[in-house]
This record gives sequence, structure tokens and C-alpha cells, in this order.
Amino acid sequence: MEDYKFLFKIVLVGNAGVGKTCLVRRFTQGLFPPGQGATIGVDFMIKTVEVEGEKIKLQIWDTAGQERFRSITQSYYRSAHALILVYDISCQPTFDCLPDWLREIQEYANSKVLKILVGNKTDRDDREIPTQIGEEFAKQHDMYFLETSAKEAENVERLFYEIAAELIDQARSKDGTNVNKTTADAIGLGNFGTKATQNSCCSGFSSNTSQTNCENGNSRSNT
Ligand SMILES: Nc1nc2c(ncn2[C@@H]2O[C@H](COP(=O)(O)OP(=O)(O)OP(=O)(O)O)[C@@H](O)[C@H]2O)c(=O)[nH]1
Ligand SMILES: [Mg+2]
Repeated sequence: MEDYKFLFKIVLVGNAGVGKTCLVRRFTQGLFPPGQGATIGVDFMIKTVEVEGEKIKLQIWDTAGQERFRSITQSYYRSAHALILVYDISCQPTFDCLPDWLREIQEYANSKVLKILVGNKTDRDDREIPTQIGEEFAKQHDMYFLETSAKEAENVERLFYEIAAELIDQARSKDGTNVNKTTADAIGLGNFGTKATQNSCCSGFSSNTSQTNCENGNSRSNT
């Protein structure tokens, strides 16, 4: 029998090309894959980590961002303990689609799921979304927030280890109510007033096959 204390399921979602697969591969394999192709449907990786003296098995589900796979990927939300919502800090449309992703999460995920907003590709020098805007959006939606670079391995370990630590706390807690809020407070996010505006790139988000610029390949060719 495998020797682990907790098993947690973590699901990554977000627009095509934001770097979900690269984040997972950086964490599970310690590499940044050259020429990473688009995910078809859903991929699955597993990694056992030690947090707070406990062995934790993380099941990581890496979903495809492309619209045509949406009905498949939605079915993976329900049993997730944590959902990582990723955007690309150098691609505004991927940030503008976040409200649509949150609607999906609201509809398909467990209401107590731990939500983490991740701005990926901090190594790029053509940033379009300031850190503070990402933080504000996360605070407003009771999400944990981190910026990462799968390429430079920045904050990637931290992301998954902090999720594991938070999920352990939830699992141990007798009264696990409002744990997402607790997490947001713990990382010092104050009260926020800025509301993220929705960009027209996402109109028909869940009903047509239109793609953002990033999904058309800008991000893929620019690493
Ligand atoms: N500069 C930079 N490029 C990155 C980073 N992470 C991913 N990329 C690049 O972004 C492109 C898309 O990465 P993927 O990991 O395939 O994106 P994805 O979100 O899994 O895309 P889908 O599977 O289509 O949903 C690739 O060309 C990667 O090399 C990063 O941290 N920095
Ligand atoms: Mg992928």
C-alpha cells in the first residue's frame, strides 16, 4: 500500500497558451519543455510531496484551454480540491476572460473549492497586466494569488506546496468554513475596490469556438 496521508486533486484551467502544461511539467518533472504542444482534452500527472511532516499525494489535472474541449474539461471540476486559474501576464485577453472562467467554476466546481489565481510568464518583458491588477482581481473573488514563471521556475514549487499546506489545514480543520477567505487574508491581501472589466474577446465564451490572440498561437511562438 502506498504510504501517504492525504490525496488532493488539483485542476488547472485557463485560456489556451497561458502555460498550464509548462507549470505542471516544471513542478512534476523539473523541466521547461521546448515546443510544448496544446493539450488535447485533459492530462494527468501525479507527485508526492512532503508538507508539514506529512506525505501528500497530489493528483494534478491539466485541462485543455481550447474551447472545443470545454465540455470534457468541465467534468473534471466537480471533484477538485483546488482549482488553479491561470492567465498570461503578457496577454491581456487571457486576463479579460477570467470572469468567464469564474462562471464556469461557479457552475461546475464544489462551492468550497480552493481557488488560486496565477499570472504566469513573469520572465517576459512585455507584461500587459500589472501585478496589482491581478492581486485585486484575486482579492475580489476570494482567491489566493501568485505570479509564476514556468520557464524560470519562479514560484512554481511554492504554488503547489502552499496549496498542499492549505488543503492539509482544511482537512484537519473541524470547521472548514470560509477557508478561501482565510488563505487570502493570510497572504496579506487587503480590501480591494478595482473590478476587472470583461473584454469582448470572451463574448460567447462557452457557446462558440472563437479564440483569443493567445489561443491563435502568439504565446506559443514567443517563448
Ligand atoms: N516565456 C514563457 N513562456 C511560457 C511560460 N510557460 C509557458 N510558456 C510558453 O507558452 C506556450 C504555451 O504553453 P502551454 O503550457 O502549452 O500552455 P497551456 O496553457 O497548457 O495551453 P493549452 O494546453 O492549449 O490549454 C508554450 O510556447 C510555452 O513554451 C513561461 O513561464 N514563460
Ligand atoms: Mg496544455
